[in-house]
This record gives sequence, structure tokens and C-alpha cells, in this order.
Amino acid sequence: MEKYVFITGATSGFGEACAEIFAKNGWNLILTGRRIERLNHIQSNLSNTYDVDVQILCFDVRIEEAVFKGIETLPNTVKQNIGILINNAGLAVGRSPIDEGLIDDWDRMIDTNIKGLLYVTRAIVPFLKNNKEGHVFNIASIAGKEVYAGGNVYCASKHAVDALSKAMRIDLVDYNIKVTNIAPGAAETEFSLVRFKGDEVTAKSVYDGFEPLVAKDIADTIYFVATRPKHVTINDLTIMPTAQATATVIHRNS
Ligand code: NDP
Ligand code: 8X3
Repeated sequence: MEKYVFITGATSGFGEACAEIFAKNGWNLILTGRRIERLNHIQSNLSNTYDVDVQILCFDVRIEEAVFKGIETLPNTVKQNIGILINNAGLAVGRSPIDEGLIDDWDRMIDTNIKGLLYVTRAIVPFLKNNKEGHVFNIASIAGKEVYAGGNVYCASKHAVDALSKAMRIDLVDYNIKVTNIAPGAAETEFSLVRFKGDEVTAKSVYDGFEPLVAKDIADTIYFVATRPKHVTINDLTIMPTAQATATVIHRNS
């Protein structure tokens, strides 16, 4: 049986692009997200286009019980054949200084980016361990390497992902499980629309005057890393648009 790649946040952006490239290369998929219509659409599109099995699970990664119960519903043959976990679901909400931040925004980021990633990892890694091989990708960010004005809690959550990648690598090395931390810079997905709560003008202005990354750039890189020889692991990658030097230094054409 062909292996499965388990992708969280597969309803848009990096996750959806990863689903496409892995399916195109013959991998079966387990796709998760909260928007069921999108999951249904992606499932039928990919399974009709490529000769692969596409399983979907609709849950909010912040809800521990939903994560574990959802994963439990997968057929045993599917669970036992998971080869790759891509911990991608995540978000930024707001960009206020620390004394003006909304607690609800902070909770959403911490619960999704850190706790959600942990719940999914806890549920999936035992299957990889059982197979004595596997690969975990954690989608962190340039915000997990640097901090910037108004980035406070989002940056903290992505620094936590960076730390968890290092920690997982130690915990899983005896089981032949690779752990790769991916740290993208500015990529135009639904990310900024979510961060600025549907304000399309502000979201668009994030990418004014330069060519940002697109989701496919990240998916292509993940697929490359996933297909290195068994004895080769790429631990950590920072991927930026050519016009971006740091989280805040961007060359923009005026
Ligand atoms: P998108 O907003 O396009 O995609 C985010 C995905 O995460 C969606 O599929 C969404 O699905 C899912 N998601 C969000 N919250 C939850 C939740 N509570 N439960 C389940 N799924 C959830 O953004 P990107 O593709 O850009 O973001 C993917 C990852 O990359 C994130 O972790 C982000 O922090 C990170 N990143 C993004 C960068 C960028 O510039 N775009 C740069 C660096 C890192 P649904 O709404 O259906 O639940
Ligand atoms: C997303 C990139 O620079 O907006 O993680 O934090 S940034």
C-alpha cells in the first residue's frame, strides 16, 4: 500500500499546495481543516485527478477530544501507513502592541499554533514510531527566528514551534523519524486576511511592491526535503522571498 501524508490546515495556502504536490507524486492523503466544504472539494478534485486515496477529517486542532476522536475514526490500514505528518495549521491574529492585544487573539494563536500542533503530534507519532520510520514537518516561521513590532504572541508561538522541532528531533532520533522545521518569510496566502480579520486592503498591502512567496514555493520545498535519501535529514530551512532580508527588512519598489 502506498504511504499516507497527514496534513493539517489543508483547506488553503501551504497545506492545500502540499496536498496537490504529494498527490501528484502518488502519495495518499489525509487532509484536515475546519471548513468541510473545502475539504470535500479538494478531496474530490485530487482523487479524480490523481490515482490516490484522499481521506478527510474535519476538526478544530484546538479541541483535544476532536483531534483524538477524529484520528481514531481512520481505518487501521490508513493509520498504520502514515509516513509523513505536516503540522501546518496555524494563524496570526492581530498586530497590536503587548498592552493593547486582545486576549481572545492570544488564546487563538497559542491554542492553535502550539497546543493544536502538540495534540496532532501526540496522536500521529505513535504510528510513525511503530513503523520505525517517518518524517514530521513543523511549519514555524521567520517569526520563530526573530521578533518584530506587534508580533509578540505570534512570534512567541512560532518560537515555541521552533523549540518543539528541536525537542522532537531528540525524542524521535532512536526511531528513525526525521523532524524538519520550515520557517517561511512573507507568503501570500489567506494568512494576512486572517491576521487582519477580513480587512482585504490591509492584507493586500503586506505584499505591496515586492514579489512574495506563494504556497507552491513552500510545498515544492517540503516535497524536496521529504524525498531525500533515507540517511539524509534536512533539519531546518528558512525560506524567504528574494526581496526579504529579515522579518521587517523588505525591498519594495515604490
Ligand atoms: P492560510 O490561512 O492560507 O492557511 C491556514 C490553514 O490552517 C487553513 O487550512 C486553516 O483551515 C487551518 N487552520 C487554522 N486554524 C485552524 C484550527 N483551529 N483548526 C484546524 N485548522 C486550522 O495560511 P498559510 O498557508 O500561510 O499558513 C500555514 C502555516 O504557515 C501557518 O502555521 C502559518 O502560521 C505559517 N506561516 C505562514 C506564512 C505566510 O506568510 N503565509 C509565513 C510563515 C509561516 P480552516 O480555516 O479550514 O480550519
Ligand atoms: C508569517 C510571516 O513575518 O508575518 O509567519 O510573521 S510574518
